[in-house]
Amino acid sequence: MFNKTIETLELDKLRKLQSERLLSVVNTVYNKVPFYKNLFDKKGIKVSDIKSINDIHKLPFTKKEDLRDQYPFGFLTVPESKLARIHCSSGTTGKPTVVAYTEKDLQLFSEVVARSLTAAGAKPGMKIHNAYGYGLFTGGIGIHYGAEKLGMTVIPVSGGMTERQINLLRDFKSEVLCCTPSYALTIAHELKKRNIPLSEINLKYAVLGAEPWTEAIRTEVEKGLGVTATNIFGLSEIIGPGVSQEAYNEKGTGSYIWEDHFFPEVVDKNTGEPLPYGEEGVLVFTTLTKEAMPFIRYWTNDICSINYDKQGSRTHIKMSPIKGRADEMLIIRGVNLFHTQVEELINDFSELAPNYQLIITRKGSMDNVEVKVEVSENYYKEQRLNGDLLNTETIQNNENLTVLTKKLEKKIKNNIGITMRVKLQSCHQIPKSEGGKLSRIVDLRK
Ligand code: DLL
Repeated sequence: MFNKTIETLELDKLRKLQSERLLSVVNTVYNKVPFYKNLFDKKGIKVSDIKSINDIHKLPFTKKEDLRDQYPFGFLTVPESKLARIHCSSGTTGKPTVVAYTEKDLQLFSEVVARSLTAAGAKPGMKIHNAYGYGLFTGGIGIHYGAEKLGMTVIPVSGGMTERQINLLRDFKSEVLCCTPSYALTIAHELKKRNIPLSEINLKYAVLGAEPWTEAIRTEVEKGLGVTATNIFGLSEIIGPGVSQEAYNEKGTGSYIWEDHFFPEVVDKNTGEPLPYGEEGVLVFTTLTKEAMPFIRYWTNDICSINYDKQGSRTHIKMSPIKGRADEMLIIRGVNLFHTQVEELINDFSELAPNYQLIITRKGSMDNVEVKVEVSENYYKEQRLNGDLLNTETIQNNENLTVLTKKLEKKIKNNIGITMRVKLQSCHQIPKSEGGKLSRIVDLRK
């Protein structure tokens, strides 16, 4: 462990620390951030109402729209001259949201990333191939400094130019790879395509995050790269990567949230009411120690559950994988749908690869969903498709492919309750990630 004292702190002590820190942060934002002063006053909340972490639910939420309204520096508690760095969140629409750090915040950022990398299996002296994007995105630079703090050798490759990435992996023999899960798959496929055996690279661990992924992707990455792959989660508003991390020897049991710095809650998507541990809802974070831009009950829009793991090596709470985003929830003919629900069904078919896209269209008032999904490389070979691109005709002429299409359509209908059209694709036809986040949904209704 990178910080054993804190990572294994007894819960009552952790609560005490969280309470002290919450009181301080509430006091600061009330006195330094006009947005919070107005909001507290409007809602009749007094700083003195907050006596411990148990009072957190009395506080109002902060939402992405609030950050946009205060663009760029409305949430600062320090003069701009005290800022050491500024990042932006990778928003795809409208104004970006700005996040700012003091020198102390950067130390905190590196601390939680160092803890995370250690939990992922990394050790001082190992080389880390960092293929998260460098720049305004928090992924590249955030991981970079955390890895240096841990005492690793950083290869700051950033995303893209997959061929070069592979050459560097082969030449430098990095033990740890950091990138999005979709890009890890891209690298694995490229290795295979170039017939490079795993013995020529030296990867042991992959630290994957920045987008939702599943056990099927884990299996494929682990096999394709010869690694133990774990989840790293984070968001710019809270710090960047390193808000939570899955331990490499506790795979599949959730990711530890470093709750001495980031206090998590899961709340009902519609009412905002706190939900019991284990129940799924919107993840909300309060930053307990961030200096430049602390946030109170930041509504992440990410859907997951949180719970303690008595068998775990650390005392901090764990979060389940992100199921999707509340704002990414599709409503198809009145039925709520996350693309990961379709993904789970696809994963049950060994004939299919976990690379898919949902294309949503509307005809009149009727929503239609087409599921484009690639067949796996093995199955493609097995069916002797000989380089053919799959289209309606090739599928109609191949009974196995027709049956497979029908089977998946039926499974979707039975499990999700919506009729979707499945369109099988040959390998690598669906756009792949070049290091960025991959879009699973193409919604053409708007
Ligand atoms: O994606 C920070 C990050 C960088 C995390 C590198 C992990 C690795 P943003 O660009 O602000 O920050 O996007 C944050 O990405 O609210 C989630 O919806 C999604 N996300 C991040 N990590 C995961 C993950 C970075 N492990 C948003 N699983 C979050 C699922 C994730 N979704």
